[in-house]
Amino acid sequence: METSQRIMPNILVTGTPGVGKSTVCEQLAERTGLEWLEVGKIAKDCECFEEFDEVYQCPVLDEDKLIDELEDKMAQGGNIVDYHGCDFFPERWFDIVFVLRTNNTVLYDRLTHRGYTGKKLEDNVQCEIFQTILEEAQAAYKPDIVHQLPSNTADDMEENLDKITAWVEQWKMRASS
Ligand code: DAT
Repeated sequence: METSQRIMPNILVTGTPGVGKSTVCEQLAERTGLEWLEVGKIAKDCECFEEFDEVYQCPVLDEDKLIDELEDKMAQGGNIVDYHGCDFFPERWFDIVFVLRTNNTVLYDRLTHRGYTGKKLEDNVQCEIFQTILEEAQAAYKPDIVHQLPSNTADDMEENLDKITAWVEQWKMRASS
């Protein structure tokens, strides 16, 4: 199904671990009625893993298997995809891409609180400092659909929720007119 035939949009929310993707996606799903797809969780449920990364102490995603798993749902539309990577998803899946951004000291505290230490902590904070995910998104999707959103404070989150919800409403109106 082409983008134009869907009656609900697909949104990608991406960014470094800890920037607030899950928090914002959960609330967005409530506000918009779109379905929140936590890629990490789905991958675990359908065993979309290839091997175990000893350095990061986490399993490595089988991207092709995961894409096959989500294809039908994405073709229907109405999804909010939440993942800390973005360049392996088919470009046609998404109508808009939001990259959440967090100040590195704030992110450091959030990840420490999550129990990250050592290399895992340093690499994730560096990933945010070097805006790796933003550049990945800008390289993988048309520039006019990629938007950075600050995600440092509760006010930022409210503003982001309002912006994204307004965008969804507009998209639905255009699709039905
Ligand atoms: P992610 O899904 O990107 O890994 P999360 O949603 O689990 O991130 O959020 C990490 C922590 O930060 C969590 O304790 C909630 C908090 N948080 C998220 N967004 C925030 C914001 N805009 N302001 C303050 N705290 C936030």
